[in-house]
Amino acid sequence: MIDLLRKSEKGVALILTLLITAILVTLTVEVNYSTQVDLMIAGNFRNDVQACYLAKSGVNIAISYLKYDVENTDTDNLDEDWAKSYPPIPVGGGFVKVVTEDENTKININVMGNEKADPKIRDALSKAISILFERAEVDMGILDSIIDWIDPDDEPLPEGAETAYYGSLDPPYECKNAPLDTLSELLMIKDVTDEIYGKISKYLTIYSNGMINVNTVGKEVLMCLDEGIDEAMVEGIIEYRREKPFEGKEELKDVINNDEVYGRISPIIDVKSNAFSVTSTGRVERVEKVIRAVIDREDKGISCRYWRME
Ligand SMILES: [Ca+2]
Ligand SMILES: [Ca+2]
Ligand SMILES: [Ca+2]
Repeated sequence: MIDLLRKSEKGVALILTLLITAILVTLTVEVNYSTQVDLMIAGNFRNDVQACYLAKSGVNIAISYLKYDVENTDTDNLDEDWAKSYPPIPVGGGFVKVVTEDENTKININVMGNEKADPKIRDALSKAISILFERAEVDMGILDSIIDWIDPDDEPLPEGAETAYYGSLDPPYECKNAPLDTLSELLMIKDVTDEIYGKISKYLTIYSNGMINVNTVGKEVLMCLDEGIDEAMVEGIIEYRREKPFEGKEELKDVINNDEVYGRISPIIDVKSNAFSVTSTGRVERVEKVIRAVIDREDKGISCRYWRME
């Protein structure tokens, strides 16, 4: 009987020991796991903050280049330091990559229907936009809708649309009756599909002063500036600026050798730029932060027009 009791006590003690050991092992694993999770969260947070600051410093690098440039040059071209493509810069445990692009290589769409815009500039840019639509095979009727979206009145143009149209949609919304605040706002305009937006948006801007910089503009936009511009003229312009940048827009007159075309496009031609879009990417391990900013450099002062972190 005593033996049986002793055996039973030993059994209980063994079970208790096993239970305590199991609890201790579970606790240890639990503590280790949560410590690892805490470290991971802290590590991710640290990388996140570091990547943000790297991206911010990238924008500051771009601003410094643009400031130095405007203080030391009177024209802008793609061989200048601000425009160069630099490899990612290693900083601390990560890197930063900055790309600066000239917005004066694109056509400013906000002049359409804008009564405050200089009529000469508005007419020349509106003409360029219609040639762009024609070349991209986009329905020309959309131009009326864009003008109606921007013009202050509520009278629709023949193929346009005002609040009466947008108010009938589900969900309804009002016609903007003011310039666009972002280019993607075009997608709210009647008949502008993703496909159409994809075709035209890379050639359009809302940030420039309306001038096209003949030193930086690409072939596609050059071809849109006037119906009288042909491939030979465009090649001539690119060949000329490869040798040396245009110092004044009058030089363009000799290069294209067509007074009528020059007369029509000269109100929107310049040899310098006022707006630049900056994309700065900060990366630390697997964390990446991207800042998209637009820098305005009007009248030699520098200001930020747009800033978004992704
Ligand atoms: Ca310059
Ligand atoms: Ca309107
Ligand atoms: Ca209207």
